[in-house]
Amino acid sequence: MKERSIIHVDMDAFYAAVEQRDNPELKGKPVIIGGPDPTKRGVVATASYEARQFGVHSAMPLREAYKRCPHGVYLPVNMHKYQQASKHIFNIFQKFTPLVENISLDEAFLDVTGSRSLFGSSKSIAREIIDQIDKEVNLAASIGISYNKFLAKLASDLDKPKGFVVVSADNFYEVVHPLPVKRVWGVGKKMEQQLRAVGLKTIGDIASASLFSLKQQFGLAGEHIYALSHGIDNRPVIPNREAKSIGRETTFSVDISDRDVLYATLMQLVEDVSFRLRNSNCWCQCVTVKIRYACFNTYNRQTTLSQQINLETEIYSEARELFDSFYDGQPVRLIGVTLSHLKAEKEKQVELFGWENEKKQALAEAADRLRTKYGKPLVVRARGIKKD
Ligand code: DCP
Ligand code: MG
Repeated sequence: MKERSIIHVDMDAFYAAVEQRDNPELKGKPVIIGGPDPTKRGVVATASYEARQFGVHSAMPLREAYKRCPHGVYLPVNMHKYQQASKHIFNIFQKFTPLVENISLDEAFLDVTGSRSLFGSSKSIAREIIDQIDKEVNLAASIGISYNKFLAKLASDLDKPKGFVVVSADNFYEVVHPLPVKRVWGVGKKMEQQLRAVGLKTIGDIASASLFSLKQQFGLAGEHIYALSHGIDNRPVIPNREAKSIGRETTFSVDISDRDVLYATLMQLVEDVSFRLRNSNCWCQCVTVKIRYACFNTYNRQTTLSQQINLETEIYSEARELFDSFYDGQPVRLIGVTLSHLKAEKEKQVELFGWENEKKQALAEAADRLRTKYGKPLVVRARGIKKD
């Protein structure tokens, strides 16, 4: 089989970088997104690299961020702006290959195996992509290039910001094996501890462990991490049109039981997944909400709808209802939203929507256009405004 060329692109400090781009006074300053008032409730969506030097990072409560970086510039999430930038970036990817899998607003896999004859090596394609993002969107990205998805993603994270890392069969052992086990896809905190307990600290350690004992201890996951530690990952890049579901989850750095913070986070997740849904010209008919409590007990609840939806307001209302139906007030470690039963636009049955929904859709698009024109949301959802 021909060796594949996979590029993973992940934008640097995405939301913060968009704000710095749009207000040059913020360049070089610690910018924290998730405000606007750090003394109030909420979590950090992201922080510029300048702010990270003070120990501020995503999913940290704003109050903690403020303690670490009181002189930072705190800004609210302006999702519409980030969605616009994201759309622009994804359009650039499409110029090089139709095999683009959008993972989130700022992250995608590109399979450029078939594009090399047209555009040159995967490295030159990646350089061209970075150049175009820089010139047309005025933002910086980190790139990982390799022969599979796992290694490409790993590579893009190795030298952030503005990283450009190639993992090939030649440098695989040297680059990958010394890395800690937590870099392996699927190894969370709990598994990391379990691996440590049996003396496996690096990816190289996993590779030299016995497959039998890994399978005994971790089942299928053991087999999975063993294969990855040997650089084996055959998962294809699935263009989003064919995606079966679109999901996003957030792990809080401190467990949260404040409902306002949980609702605001739920809204951010809904904004992200619904944008990706519409960006793939899809509708969904099933919404799932996931809650992992501090004790690691994890629950998923889903609702299947009688009609297909793709608007934030509709999806949030389903997600919120689900959340309220099973959240029991305990501290939450992680929440997530997944959309499934996806249908492409062309398959959608127009009569299911009827005149009322067509009107809402047109209204949402009109509101989007207004926001683009005036650079700020003129029509806002009340739930997106965080309470004190
Ligand atoms: N995000 C969020 N909540 C989180 C994590 C991320 O709202 N817990 C948002 C803000 C980020 C964007 O998603 O800007 C992309 O997430 P990344 O994990 O890629 O983080 P950044 O792009 O901000 O930084 P990095 O340079 O580490 O990729
Ligand atoms: Mg990023």
